[in-house]
Amino acid sequence: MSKATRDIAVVVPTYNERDNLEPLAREVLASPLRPRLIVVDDHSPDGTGRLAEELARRNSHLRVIHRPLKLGLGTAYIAGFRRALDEGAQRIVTMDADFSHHPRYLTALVESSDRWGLVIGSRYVPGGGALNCGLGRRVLSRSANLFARTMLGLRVQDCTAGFRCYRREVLESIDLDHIFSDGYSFLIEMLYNCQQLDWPIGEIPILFEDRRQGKSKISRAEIGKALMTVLRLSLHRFRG
Ligand SMILES: Nc1nc2c(ncn2[C@@H]2O[C@H](COP(=O)(O)OP(=O)(O)O)[C@@H](O)[C@H]2O)c(=O)[nH]1
Ligand SMILES: [Mg+2]
Repeated sequence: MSKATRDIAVVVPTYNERDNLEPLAREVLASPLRPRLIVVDDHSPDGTGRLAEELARRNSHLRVIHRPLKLGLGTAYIAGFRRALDEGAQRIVTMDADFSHHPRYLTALVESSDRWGLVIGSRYVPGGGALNCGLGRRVLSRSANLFARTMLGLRVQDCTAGFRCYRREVLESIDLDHIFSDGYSFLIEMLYNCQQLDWPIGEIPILFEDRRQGKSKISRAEIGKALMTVLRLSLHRFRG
């Protein structure tokens, strides 16, 4: 990796992740990439935001964005992107706080971004997989991917993965003010935009593990919204 690309930000949205945050922050900040970590917390009732502040006092590479209420995963990513871009990051990684996306993949993800504008840590390419995940979750993920790929002509295998590395210029080329997904379907919308803009997109295999602590925040409402997002984007696609 060249010197110019060494400025790396890792954006981690959090909602009730108190038991995961400290070990996750420790591992991310210990990465040889020397990234800065941007935690975006939505006033988690379990005190994740307070813990993040405490950790930030001890480590100058950690920043915390506090939002007053649960405003959704998509807008949390955008808040993190803006901060990362303002601070001059050249590579912007997104990952969950819950160890489903293990920090051991950070180096491979960021190094691959020399070739690809967007790199996805993927469950569905050879060498990748999902460990300890229940049948319901696997079926949901597979069907969401099949639906999004078919309706939108997406070429990657894992369209719903939140473990990603964007090159700075990719985020700069997308009008973040006009992204309409505020929740999980943000991931599909961003991918669709990147593909429409002809950015090279690649996948590297990861073993996705079920979260270590706490509960998933995905809900029926989010699944419904994702369905609507795909329909809306497919309308855009077919209208040209
Ligand atoms: N700031 C913020 N973070 C969120 C929100 N919803 C989910 N997250 C975080 O986004 C990441 C993905 O959510 P998660 O519950 O793990 O979803 P799953 O992996 O699909 O089960 C986790 O780090 C969550 O804490 C939200 O509304 N606001
Ligand atoms: Mg998760």
